[in-house]
Amino acid sequence: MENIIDRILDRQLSIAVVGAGYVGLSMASMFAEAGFEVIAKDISQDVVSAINSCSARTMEPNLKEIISRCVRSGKLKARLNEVDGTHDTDVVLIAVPTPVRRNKSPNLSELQYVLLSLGKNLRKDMIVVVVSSIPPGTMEKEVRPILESRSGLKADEDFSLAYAPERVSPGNTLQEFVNNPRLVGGIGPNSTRVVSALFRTVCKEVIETEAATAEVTKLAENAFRDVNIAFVNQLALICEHNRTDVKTVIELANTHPRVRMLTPGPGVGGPCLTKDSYLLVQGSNLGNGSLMKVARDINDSMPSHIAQLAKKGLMASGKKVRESKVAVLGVSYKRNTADTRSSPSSVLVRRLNRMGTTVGIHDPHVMPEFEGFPVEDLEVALDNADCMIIMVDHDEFMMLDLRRLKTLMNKNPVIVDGRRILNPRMVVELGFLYYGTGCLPNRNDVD
Ligand code: SAJ
Repeated sequence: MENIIDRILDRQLSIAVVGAGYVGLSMASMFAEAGFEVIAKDISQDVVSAINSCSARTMEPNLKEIISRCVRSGKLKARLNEVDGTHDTDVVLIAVPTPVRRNKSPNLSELQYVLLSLGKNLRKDMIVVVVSSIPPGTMEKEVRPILESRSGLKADEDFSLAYAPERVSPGNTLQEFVNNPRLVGGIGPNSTRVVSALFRTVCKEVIETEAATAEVTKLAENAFRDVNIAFVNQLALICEHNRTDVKTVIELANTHPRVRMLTPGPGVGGPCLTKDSYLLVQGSNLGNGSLMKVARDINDSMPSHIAQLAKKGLMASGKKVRESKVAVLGVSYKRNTADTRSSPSSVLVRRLNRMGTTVGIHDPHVMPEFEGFPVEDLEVALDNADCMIIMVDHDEFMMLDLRRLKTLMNKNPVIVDGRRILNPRMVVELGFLYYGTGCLPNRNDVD
């Protein structure tokens, strides 16, 4: 054991990161930057080629520079991950996707494939760390038995095995990778010590716990955030009904010393909050129903609600919904990123198409692959539009010249402010019909 820790401190261990997506590639780069020999493995030839030519398909601040440096110095290489490939490094960090199926049950097939081939190749003193989100109990019920039965080795005695979930926010991954406390839950005390020593080489703080506790904690963090967002989204609907402004209500409520409400919006996207609640409640017998599943439904319903606000606005402005043109501003799942994974805008655009409107889509960070017409120029997107829907609070949308945009749009233009970045009173004064999440100043609407 001491020998392994010395080898970690001396950077004498080689590391494979299996799954070179947002999480895996950032992690691989940071370990390579810290002086380890790292191989990033992925099933996509495009991903592998991009890394080996000093590039990245994921856009994170500084990531490209670090990859470039590490590939040139020979510390970072990418290789295709064959399903039955060998594992010849000392450390294997697993960061493959663990999505949910259509029926919201966890799909762990990629993780299982990796474990099956890894188990066959496992050698004494290797270190195996799962990083992907997994349902509670997976380390003990699936990961450990597969590795032990395929290798004949014993976890925590012959090899180290731990769960060390990532907690970084896409768009700020590298900075948070270093600065956020890293949870390390070993399958036993030896594993916790070894894997903590490994992560201390790249993270400022490591918190040691047990694998089962780390599994639940990771999911609980995201479920907590999702439930809190669902709370304010539902509050927004209540405020619309009562013709009060949810933004003011939240500002006032947050003056209470023990209240800290989040921000309502047009839905919750991204790869994490949209699935982790399902992983968390998986298999639990919740007699009174699942608060977390209800929260998921509320957040999932928000893009359709935004489509309904647009319809209401178009009708109030005397337009035929089927003949109108709508410009959607923002398609990433959150502000100032190009990340469109599970974006609420994709659901909105589908709904608008179904309503028969013509949809132009504009995002300064990304050209979307959604149905509808992607438009590079904001003014072109708004040319002859009847309605503008703001879906993302990108910096570029914070200072829209509404006076100018109104001259481009059709008569009686409508604004649906999904993110509440505009001042409703000013928008109305400029001659728009305003509909915001949790704020409906137009009293003549037909419900
Ligand atoms: N959102 C709101 N209102 C808010 C905050 C967020 O509508 O007040 C929306 C965002 O616009 C976005 C979605 O929620 O559509 C998720 O965004 P986010 O910034 O809350 O989180 P992610 O998905 O980018 O990253 C989360 C983070 N988890 C927590 O903050 C608890 C991150 O730390 C995790 O590492 C990440 O999930 C993950 O990979 O699990």
